[in-house]
Amino acid sequence: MLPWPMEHLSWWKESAIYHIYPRSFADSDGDGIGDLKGIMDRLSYIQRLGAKAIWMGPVFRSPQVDNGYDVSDYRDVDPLFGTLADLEHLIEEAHRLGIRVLLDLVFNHTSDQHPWFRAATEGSGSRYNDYYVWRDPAPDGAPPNDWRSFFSIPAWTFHETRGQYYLHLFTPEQPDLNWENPEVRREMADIANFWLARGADGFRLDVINMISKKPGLPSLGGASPSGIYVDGPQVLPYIQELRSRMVTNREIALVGETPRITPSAARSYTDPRNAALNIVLLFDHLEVDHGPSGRWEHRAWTTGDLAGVIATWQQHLAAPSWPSIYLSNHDQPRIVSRYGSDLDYRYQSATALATVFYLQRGTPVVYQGEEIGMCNFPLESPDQIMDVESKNAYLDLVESAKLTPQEAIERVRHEARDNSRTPMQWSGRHNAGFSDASPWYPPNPDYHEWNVEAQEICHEAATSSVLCYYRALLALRRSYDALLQGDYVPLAPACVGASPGGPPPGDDFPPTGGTVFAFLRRLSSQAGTSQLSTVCLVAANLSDVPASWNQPTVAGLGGTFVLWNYPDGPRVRPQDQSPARAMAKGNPWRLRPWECVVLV
Ligand code: TEU
Repeated sequence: MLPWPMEHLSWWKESAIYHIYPRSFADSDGDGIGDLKGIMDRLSYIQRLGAKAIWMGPVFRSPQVDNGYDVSDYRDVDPLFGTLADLEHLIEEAHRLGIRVLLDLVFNHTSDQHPWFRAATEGSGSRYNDYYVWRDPAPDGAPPNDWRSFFSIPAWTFHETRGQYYLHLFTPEQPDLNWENPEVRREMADIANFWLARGADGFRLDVINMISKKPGLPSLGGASPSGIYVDGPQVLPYIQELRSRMVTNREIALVGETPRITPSAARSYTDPRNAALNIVLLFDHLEVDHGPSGRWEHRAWTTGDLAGVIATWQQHLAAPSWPSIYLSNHDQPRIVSRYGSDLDYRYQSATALATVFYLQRGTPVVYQGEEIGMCNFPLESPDQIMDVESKNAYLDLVESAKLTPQEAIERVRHEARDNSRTPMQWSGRHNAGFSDASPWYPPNPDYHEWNVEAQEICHEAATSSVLCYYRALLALRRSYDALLQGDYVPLAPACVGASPGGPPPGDDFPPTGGTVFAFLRRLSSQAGTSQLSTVCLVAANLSDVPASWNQPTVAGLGGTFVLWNYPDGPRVRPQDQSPARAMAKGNPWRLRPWECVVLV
């Protein structure tokens, strides 16, 4: 264990980021849609949670085909959410509370209603002709290549007026910008500076690793898009140029959303020496349950699958790179339904997953509602699918894969993005306290029981509710340099199995096949002539079944339990609670269903 340089930690490393989906967070003006004033009224809630930064989904003018990820004016706020003055006021108020604000810039594409695209399609000669990716049809009139959109449709749409196809990696209403055009790159830098001048502390950059396409736009022929339109040849230089043009006297953070990113690209984009991104949002840990055809085909997964992906990425993005850590967002289902146990062990599994994720090395990004254990929406009918990606997936399964509507809804309902876009559940009162009007999407029927107000009981203990536990977890993370800066040593799934002599017969903690996810965080710092080493052990049983775990490493080190999620405290050893005894080698730890502990 090498002595680690105790660096001054940048704010975007030290602080958790709270991810807000504005449309569903809090409605202040009674139109059933969340807005900026609603967010401002709730900033103190975010402050109490312990997040010192927020990332807000896009609130710019948009036709809302993809809920704001189709921008028609980057320099104005959509009236759905309020005014430009409201956003400036929100930023000021957040700063007053010591909260930094990251805006969500959708730079890979605009809306087809953006003036640039409208000008580019109203005939030749417009200076905006080359702002997008236009190509002539193939000789037989087909699209220029075989690229598919991420939304289960072709990636090209023919525009009659121009007699050409234009590229859109998402919906036809989201034409891709042509970043090869220096004018486009200049425009995007100007937009970033418009918001930096209004106090933004940085940006989440939507699908930023897709802005460069390989010259010639070669067909994939079934191969991966890596190097073609994901992590294309100019992504790094374009990001570097964008950052070099940003004018600010503050330490800002650029968080790149980078689907399908490779480890080498992730290291390259976040290497401080490249002055490109500070953080990348990874995806592999949220794809262990994807089948061969991807998101819309479920695959059984194991704790080993999950722990393996995490250990791999922790290794790939070890210092000097820096990872992000997140459990869900507006594109993913609710984590307690996806990886947890939302019926029988909802509190336990929500807190166990949060512990083994947010105590890894990297910046936690907490998505609104996960901190109170919000779960998936009970989707039964395709009529309840409002999200364009999920709707397209359903139609594709019925029309192309020839599934019955019931089979298709069964495939889509667990992963649909609508699951994480239901209104934030503030109380058990009308519409979950989200709005006085009927919300744009119905609240999850469980809001009567699962809501902020019912969980604001933290004076009792961290184990009183998911919310109380999250507050304690984020506070714990900030209180140990080993958790902020330490390395990551995977232990999980441990060589689980019968300890020497095995548990006593009839023991209800049989050795299980690796449902325990555990790791160490270690940091050595020089204190005068002596070296001070801190070791944190994080362990959780990610299953509904009790587990016995031969913790193989820190025997005899003793230590103090500093966090646990069962109200009666850690019971890793039946006969006593002295950690020293609990650490004795060969004494298997017993972890109850979804039980997690942190030992320092
Ligand atoms: O998402 C990028 C992306 O690839 C998503 O489609 C996501 O990975 C997918 O839903 C997983 O199957 C960003 C935004 O977060 C998303 O909301 C937008 O729809 C998308 O870009 C287009 O802007």
